[in-house]
Amino acid sequence: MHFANTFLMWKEGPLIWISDVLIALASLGILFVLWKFKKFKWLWTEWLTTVDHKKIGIMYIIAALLMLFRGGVDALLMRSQLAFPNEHFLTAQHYDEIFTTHGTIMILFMAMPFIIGMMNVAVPLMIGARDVAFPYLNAISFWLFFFGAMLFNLSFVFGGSPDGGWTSYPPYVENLFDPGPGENYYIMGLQIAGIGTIATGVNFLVTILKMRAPGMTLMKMPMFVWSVLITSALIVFAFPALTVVLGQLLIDRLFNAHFFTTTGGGMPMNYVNEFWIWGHPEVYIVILPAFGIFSEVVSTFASKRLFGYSAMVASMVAITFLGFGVWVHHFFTMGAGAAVNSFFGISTMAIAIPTGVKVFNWLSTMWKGRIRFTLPMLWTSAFIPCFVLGGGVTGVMLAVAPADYQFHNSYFLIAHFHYTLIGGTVFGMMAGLYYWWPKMFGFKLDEKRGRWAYWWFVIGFNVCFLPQFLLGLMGMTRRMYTYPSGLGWWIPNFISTIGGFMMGVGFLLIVYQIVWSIRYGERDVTGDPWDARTLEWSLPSPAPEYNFARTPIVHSRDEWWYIKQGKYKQEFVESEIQPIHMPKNSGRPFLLGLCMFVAGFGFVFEWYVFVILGLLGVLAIMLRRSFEFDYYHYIPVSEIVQTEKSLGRL
Ligand code: HEM
Ligand SMILES: [Cu+2]
Repeated sequence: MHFANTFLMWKEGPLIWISDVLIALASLGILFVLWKFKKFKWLWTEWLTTVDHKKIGIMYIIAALLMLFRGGVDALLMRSQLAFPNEHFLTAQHYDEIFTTHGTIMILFMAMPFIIGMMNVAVPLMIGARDVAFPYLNAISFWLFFFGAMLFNLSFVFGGSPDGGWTSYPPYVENLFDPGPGENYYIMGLQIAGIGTIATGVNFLVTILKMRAPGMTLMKMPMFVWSVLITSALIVFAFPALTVVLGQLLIDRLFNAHFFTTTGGGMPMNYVNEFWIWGHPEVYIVILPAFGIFSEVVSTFASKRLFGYSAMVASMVAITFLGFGVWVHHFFTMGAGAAVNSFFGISTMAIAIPTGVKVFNWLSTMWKGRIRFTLPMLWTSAFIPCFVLGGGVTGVMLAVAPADYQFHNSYFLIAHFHYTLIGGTVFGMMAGLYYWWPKMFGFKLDEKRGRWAYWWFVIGFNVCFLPQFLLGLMGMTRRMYTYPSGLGWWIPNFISTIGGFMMGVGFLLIVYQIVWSIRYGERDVTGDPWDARTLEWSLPSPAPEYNFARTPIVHSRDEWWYIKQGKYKQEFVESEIQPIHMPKNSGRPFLLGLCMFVAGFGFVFEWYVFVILGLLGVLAIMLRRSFEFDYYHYIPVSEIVQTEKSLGRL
């Protein structure tokens, strides 16, 4: 009984019971379908053990879409509560848990994997490589992310969710005020996924610096590749700060140390600084790859080369450096003093300059182009006004430190960051998803159904978040679980909720569009359905396991465009083909993730048997790997010739 109440949370009421039953049914359903269609072996050999960057990318994207659903349901629960004054269908405790899981999941388990998925799908193909530099490590990164996300999600039905906000500030989350496993779930979920992310950063830095096709100098790389290079550098420098701060918080909570507890002489301000030294660059980690995608999309669909390429690169590099020097703007009100606040206010505003340069370059690329308004282009054209006006202009307003004393922690801020995160990152990932979908799967997503989804989502988005600027100015603070009537907050909140549900409809329409297109979508036989410009479109869709049968030689930016114009040749003959060296599949990255999950679970509940078992598992897997010598195989020439012939390339 004690177990059922504490861990299965029986006392929590019907919400938890229904979820428990639904989760059990869904899991049984999946197992049944796999068993019925005899797909276990296929799942294991084709997907769970794969080290192919294209498949890992697809798995990241599927996971991101699932998490978008979970985070979206959280969002709609919150918006339902706020639709009317004095609503109480969620208790204050539930509301706290929901905004915490919503924010954490959206940023770390939705935006991050979506971006890393796009990187995996596109980067090696765009630079003419056969895989990333460390394919086995890439699989480990994915499984660490996946099991970290699963651990975090488990909190919903086992032991209780974290409730300290996605920023998890002490002293709220110290033992004294926040006992129980919820906060430990936050720490361990992020920690496990974060280790995987650092490895991804290293992997893509090396891949881009070392594995480009001959002739592709840095200044001939496609803009998306540039954005990934910069993002990887940001990851490598920012994520270790998160690792450290989470480690300190864990030690505080499990071993009663006092890094941050004031009662023991600790310093919560240290947490806030360390957190945002990671947290601010993190917002560039989730936006820069979207900028990269918009650049590809704009030049493809305007059929023009990207305007101001060097200025684009320079502005991204500038954003990287500035991005590390502005973190204090997240806590102007915490008493740093006028001089410090002015410095960080001005450095924040400076970021608007390179960002503005990029916007003007996109607009100039479109200028006088014959633009084709396909789905990727539509999402890009929604991004520009939403991001610039809703996110950028309000961002500069927030950077004015004295004004921030008014805006701070109000709905104005909520509206601002949703305009950047949705108008920038989510729109960017949708553009990328539609753009590279044919490359991933060999068919196009239906344009007509996609347009319905687009309008529902984009209009809903503005209906949802525009009124929140007003609410903020009217004094409604963030993280407020209910509000009294008579303050004039009802109508804007009600409109906002309608917008939220319209976005939900948009999401469902996207799912419908995908399901419909799997059956009826236009097959892509050319490999280049958009008449695009970069190397990935020179390959058939989907690309064969080894990507390029012969490594291309690059002469210019937009290489594929010039090949199509007849400026360079890229034909190759059978006699040039050589056996290709590729890594073998392995089940160990999956098992390593599983062992980390077990260890993480042990930390969450302080059940150290699990910690020891899990870490021993990790160690055993690493040892086994170090004594393995034939983890590569060769694809013989005959097989390559056959594949290339069947793809119509020879
Ligand atoms: C369907 C779209 C969405 C809706 C309706 C929505 C709604 C909300 C609401 C109602 C809150 C809580 C505000 C409060 O009471 O303090 C919130 C917080 C938040 N949202 Fe969203 N959201 C959506 C999508 C997203 C996305 C895509 C992201 C990130 C990529 C995101 C990131 C966040 C973050 C970081 C918080 C702050 C959580 C915290 O205070 O700890 N949201 N959102
Ligand atoms: Cu910031």
